[in-house]
Amino acid sequence: MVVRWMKVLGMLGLLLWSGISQACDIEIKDARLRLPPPMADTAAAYMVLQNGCAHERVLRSVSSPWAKMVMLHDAAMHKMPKLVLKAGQSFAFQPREAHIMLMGVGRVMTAGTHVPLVLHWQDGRVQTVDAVVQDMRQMGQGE
Ligand SMILES: [Cu+2]
Repeated sequence: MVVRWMKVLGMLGLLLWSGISQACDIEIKDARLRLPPPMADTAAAYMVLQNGCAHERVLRSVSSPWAKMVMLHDAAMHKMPKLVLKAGQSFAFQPREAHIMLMGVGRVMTAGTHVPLVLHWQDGRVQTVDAVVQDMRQMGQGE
């Protein structure tokens, strides 16, 4: 009898655990967008992604209502087909390294503007984050 209850409790625990791991999400920090020069229709966005899930998560694409097209770019401006984040891993899109490239930006950005970025994960989940436009010229940061 006791053994049977132990089994039931064990299964409940397993269910609970898998429920928690499935409800996990990617933590997004420091989402920002480099203020583009006047008349430019491209802009680079940066952020830190932290995978707090117990399993791998794959970022397939990013979109934005502000841009005709958004691409993941590596430091050489080449398209990254996806970003694989292993369990517990974090990744930083940052100046002079991999970044999120907005192309065909149709609206005028100023410092402090919030630009929504929509992250599309391979498992079908979608996450929206507001990237804040920053004038990075004073900080001496390049692309
Ligand atoms: Cu780029």
